Amino acid sequence: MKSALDCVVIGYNDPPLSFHEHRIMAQDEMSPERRVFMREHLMVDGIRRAPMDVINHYAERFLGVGPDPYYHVGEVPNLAAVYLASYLRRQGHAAEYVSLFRPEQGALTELLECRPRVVAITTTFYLMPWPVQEICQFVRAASPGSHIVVGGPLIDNLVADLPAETLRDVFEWIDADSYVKESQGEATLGSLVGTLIAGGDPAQVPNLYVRSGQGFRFTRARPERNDLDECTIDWGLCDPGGLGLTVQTRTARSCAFKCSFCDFPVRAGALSVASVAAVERELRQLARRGVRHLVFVDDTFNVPIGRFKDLCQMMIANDFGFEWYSFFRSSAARDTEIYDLMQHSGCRAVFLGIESGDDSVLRNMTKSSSTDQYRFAVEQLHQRGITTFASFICGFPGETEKSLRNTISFINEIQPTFYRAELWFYNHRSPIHEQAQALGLTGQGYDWKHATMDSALGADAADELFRDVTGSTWMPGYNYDFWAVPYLRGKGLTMSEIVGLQSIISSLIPFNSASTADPASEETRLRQLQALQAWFSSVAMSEPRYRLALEASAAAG
Ligand code: B12
Ligand code: SF4
Repeated sequence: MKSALDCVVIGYNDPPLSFHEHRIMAQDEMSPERRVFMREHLMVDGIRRAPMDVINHYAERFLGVGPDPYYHVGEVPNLAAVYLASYLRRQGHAAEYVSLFRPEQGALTELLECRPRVVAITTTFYLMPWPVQEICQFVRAASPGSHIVVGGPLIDNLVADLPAETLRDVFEWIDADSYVKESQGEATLGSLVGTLIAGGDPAQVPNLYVRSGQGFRFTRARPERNDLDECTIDWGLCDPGGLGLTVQTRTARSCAFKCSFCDFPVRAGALSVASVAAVERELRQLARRGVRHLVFVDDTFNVPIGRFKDLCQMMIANDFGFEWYSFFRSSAARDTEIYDLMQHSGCRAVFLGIESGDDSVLRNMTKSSSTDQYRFAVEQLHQRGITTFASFICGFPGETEKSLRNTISFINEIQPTFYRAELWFYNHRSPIHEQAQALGLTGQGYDWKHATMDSALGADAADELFRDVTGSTWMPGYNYDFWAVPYLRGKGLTMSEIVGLQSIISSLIPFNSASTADPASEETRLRQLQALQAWFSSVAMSEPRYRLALEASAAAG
């Protein structure tokens, strides 16, 4: 007889790349989405593979890590799932989590055999609902009596975007029992689990869409104000074998800025931070559990700057020995002491949301940062051996051929270790939408037009940038991004090996499509493929946590 379980929280459901490939490659060759996709993968042995799949493809042959290795950034414990399970346990509930749905279906099946009262599905990374629907089908089949609740950013966004009837249809299609509409949501989940265990009615729980007659009814709004100090994750509750060397955590919620292209603070509310003492308690637990690479996912980890200095000093005083990684706001770091503290506390790489190398575009973005501040920050970071990843947007309102050339020159001048540039995605929930009329802004997503550019020209600009940047190494975003760096460090690669891999990968990307191909010859492509194999035969990686037959999974997907 299995023990009773109150709740299972499920992390990320990531489809194989082929799922996106079929849909995107059916689009016109010049469609912006297809052109973005072309820089996210490379062709190896006739198959389009995202960078992590390239690692999976060669690992078995060259790294001796056993059959069907499945390296994946989602091997790092899914933060929303760990956080929610930890929150429930603190409330006295029996809660477990799985991080990554596909390779953990066996473990999930075992948990579902305990017939948990509630199954909670997180939605941190989804822009579309189908991965949630797939999980619901799986849970329904394995544990028909469990109450399925879905919450997180996807639900907030669906509620904000869809008219009532469409929302009802989408909720019906996903087939959960209830949906949480609250940007935090942990208190609502706790209350739902408690209510169901006590035999109560979910309709009494605030912040929920619950089934009612032919559709769903919203119970009532009760905004949550969960104190981050009281909600720190109790890592001691996690399976001792389950953490690995790389862990993500957060010390703050939301962000202090209001960049006009970003809807994150709009959804997540005012910035709220955990105290240094609470962070210290969490880090002590992580250090005791053998974690070596620590990722702070806070959107503005170094703001406010006084607290950031205190955090660095706290890490130095504890001598944890962590290598740490985070987002970094250059505008908030104007004295060299900050960079010294970062170096001495173990910072190894930062994500810089630079966005543009043109100050007038930065002003349109309300970035509260200037190119001079970025110059200073990158110089200081590099002097201390801290790796930089810089992210850029092409085509934002105000972008012109001249501003784009400024960005290209800027990247070549400051030479961040890695960079990526994305075509601007016009999100109607972001603050810039309020200025649509003044900016002559129409359309949405990757299909837009404004006074100085349209999305077709924006896609040309992104192609041009990719072609003409020579001073930095391109880093694809798909399940990779800056966040792959701490994951791969945790698997044993050195920073220079990661840079070397990226450099070969980016040299192969232009061969993905005839229209963006470099005039370089077939000979160059073959030489780079050989370099890729040589790279794999020169490095060592520890085994992945997961095993998954990728090509079989792609066929199923
Ligand atoms: C790390 C990260 C990644 C990494 C993850 C690596 C890894 N190891 O897993 C990677 C590289 C995979 C990634 C990718 C993407 N990401 Co990302 N990522 C993040 C980041 C920085 C942290 C996510 C996180 O763990 N947050 C902390 C957790 C605790 O917060 P949370 O998930 O919101 O959960 C809270 C509530 O929402 C709620 N909740 C969540 N689920 C549920 C469920 C229930 C039932 C309940 C009750 C509550 C609840 O409870 C939590 C506590 O309050 C965030 C920014 C951020 N700071 O959040 C962006 C972010 C999540 N990413 C985003 C995006 C857009 C993407 C991409 C789509 C980018 C792209 N254009 O390709 C891809 C999608 C995945 C893919 N195929 O590549 C957006 C999400 C937008 C959205 N969903 O509306 C964010 C918010 C960035 C932003 N500023 O816009 N990402
Ligand atoms: S882009 Fe980053 S800093 Fe700017 S508002 Fe969004 S989360 Fe905050």
